[in-house]
Amino acid sequence: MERLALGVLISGRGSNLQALIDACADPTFPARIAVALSNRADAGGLDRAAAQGIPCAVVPHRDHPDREGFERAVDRVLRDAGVGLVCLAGFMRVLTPWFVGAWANRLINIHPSLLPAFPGLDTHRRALDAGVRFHGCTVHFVRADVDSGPIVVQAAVPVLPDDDEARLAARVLAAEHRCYPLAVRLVAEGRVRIVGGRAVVEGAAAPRGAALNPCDCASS
Ligand code: 4DW
Ligand code: GAR
Repeated sequence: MERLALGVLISGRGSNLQALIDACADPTFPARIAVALSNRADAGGLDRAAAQGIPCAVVPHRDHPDREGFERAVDRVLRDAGVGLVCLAGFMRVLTPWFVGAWANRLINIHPSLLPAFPGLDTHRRALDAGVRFHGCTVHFVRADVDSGPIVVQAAVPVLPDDDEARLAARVLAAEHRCYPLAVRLVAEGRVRIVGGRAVVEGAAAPRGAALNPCDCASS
């Protein structure tokens, strides 16, 4: 089995990179990490990757006079590593239409909300302020408009009465760490097609019925 070569782009902590590293450690997982790349030399995630022998690259955006120069350098690293799918994992530079076009439908991102709700930053604060009963995360194909594009996988988590931003963020992050490897697996297995601007996933089970929050279970 030829495993799909991933290029994982990060800017910080790298816990989603770690989740992908862990998934790829299973020899039956249909992808491998060909390179982890950051625009910041101090991204903690790079240390995690390097510690496990994964090739790492730093492409500082400040070394380039414009976005396209930066992106051409990133593109070169990815191509040299033979990457087939680019995964944004807390990568914080907006990619131009040139880069998005060059990696059309081979570029995915994880976002900490149930898109199209709460695009942008501060998603957990805004979910709490809005009083939604469910929050979560989304893995989607990247388009030039940020936080848009065909949705591959979403995970919903309940918002609990005593949640603060940190507790909710931790619950969503745990869901992210399940969501991203699943999305990568589905793409790597060739089970995701884009039809009419939506991602269609073949042969994957879906949960049945509705989750209620608050639910009708007896309390305590
Ligand atoms: C995202 C959106 C905007 C910024 C950072 C991240 C979400 C994920 C993403 C990264 N790059 C992307 C996406 C996306 O969804 N779609 C595209 N590219 N096309 C953001 O505004 N970043 C600013 C810089 C922040 C920093 O360096 O700390 C920026 O000016 O790029
Ligand atoms: C994750 O929560 C990810 O969903 C979010 O950044 C965090 C990165 O954490 N991405 C965005 O907000 C993109 N708009 P990590 O570095 O530990 O994976």
